[in-house]
Amino acid sequence: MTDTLLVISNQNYSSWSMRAWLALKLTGLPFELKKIYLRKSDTSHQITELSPSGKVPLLRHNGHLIWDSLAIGLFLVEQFPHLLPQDKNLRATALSIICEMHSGFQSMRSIITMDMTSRNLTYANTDAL
Ligand SMILES: N[C@@H](CCC(=O)N[C@@H](CS)C(=O)NCC(=O)O)C(=O)O
Repeated sequence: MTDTLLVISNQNYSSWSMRAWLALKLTGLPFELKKIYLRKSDTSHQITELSPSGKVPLLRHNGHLIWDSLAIGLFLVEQFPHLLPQDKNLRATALSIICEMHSGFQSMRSIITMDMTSRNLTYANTDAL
C-alpha cells in the first residue's frame, strides 16, 4: 500500500502548488491532499513542522520527503515517464520550458500575481481550487 501525501498552499494563488498538484493528478496515483493557507498566524509553524525547506509544496511518498515543485515533478517523471515526451529532443525542449518557468520570469511574477479564478471563471473548476 502506498502512502502519498501532497502538502500545498492553494492551487489558485500558488503556481508552485498548482504545478505539483497537477503533475501528481496526471499520474493517476491516489493521494491525500493537505492545504496550509498562507499568511495566517500559524502558517509558518504548520509548514516548518512538515517541510525541510519551510515552503510548500511538499510530497511525502512512502515516508520519503520531496520538496520544491521541480524536484517533485522530476521524482514523478522517474516513475511515470509519460509525463514528458518520449522523444529526447522534445523532452529536452519540455525540460527547458519547465526549468525556465522555475527560475525565470521574476518581473512577471511580481507584477502579475497568480489568481486563476479571477481571470476566467468559465474554464476554472473552482471546486478543485
Ligand atoms: N521554488 C519553490 C517555491 C515554493 C514557495 O515559494 N512556496 C511558498 C508558497 S507559494 C511558501 O511555501 N511560502 C511559505 C510562507 O509563505 O510562509 C518550489 O518550487 O516549490
